[in-house]
Amino acid sequence: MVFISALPYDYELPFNGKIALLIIDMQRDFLEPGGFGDALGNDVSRLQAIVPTVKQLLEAFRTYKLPVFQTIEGHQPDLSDCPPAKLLRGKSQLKIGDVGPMGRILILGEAGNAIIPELEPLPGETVIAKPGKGAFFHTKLESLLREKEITHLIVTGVTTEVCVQTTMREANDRGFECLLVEDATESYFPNFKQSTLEMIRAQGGIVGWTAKAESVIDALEKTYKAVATSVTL
Ligand code: C5J
Repeated sequence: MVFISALPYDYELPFNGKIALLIIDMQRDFLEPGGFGDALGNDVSRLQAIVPTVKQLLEAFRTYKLPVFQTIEGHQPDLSDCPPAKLLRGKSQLKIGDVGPMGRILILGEAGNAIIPELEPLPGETVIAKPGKGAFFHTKLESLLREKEITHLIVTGVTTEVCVQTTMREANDRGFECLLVEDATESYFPNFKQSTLEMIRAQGGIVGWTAKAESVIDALEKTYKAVATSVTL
């Protein structure tokens, strides 16, 4: 049995490959100037710090041929999937659908809506476009996970207390064993990130576990390296 050293207690890694990496919204809209995050008045440079760590995890999952799911938050060009409450919230100068420096803000297919180049999905990797904060809301994520019999989710991405936390709570309610990687998630508000980590692992892991990327990668190596080697031989 391999365990990831985690809080509030060790997280058991399944041997049978029922684990997936979930990368939430690592898109230009949130990480680069001129996108949605910037339009809402945030310092987007804060989020850049986790890019190398998310990439390390992505590469580990690719090495061991484990499934990877990425999400992007975005809307149809006619905004038919964007409720007025979301459209008007924030009273920012540039709102969803307006033309910004990276194309129309938070609109699917626009330059700003793309996943950052460092984490560009490979052919065959799944990208889920989601209109809400949670990745299970109006998407096929749950059925795709069930199809692959995935039970364990290693969760990363931005922003910790918004789309990441919402998704993790949705996943937890659906019975998935979720672990949030502490140094592979970030917020525009450091205190919100810290509080979210604490909320998730409080009360015996009421929403799930948290751990450092290094612990996850070590455990993946112990669990899957032999399998990956025997498959390539
Ligand atoms: C936000 C997200 N913050 N991906 N989206 O609006 O967290």
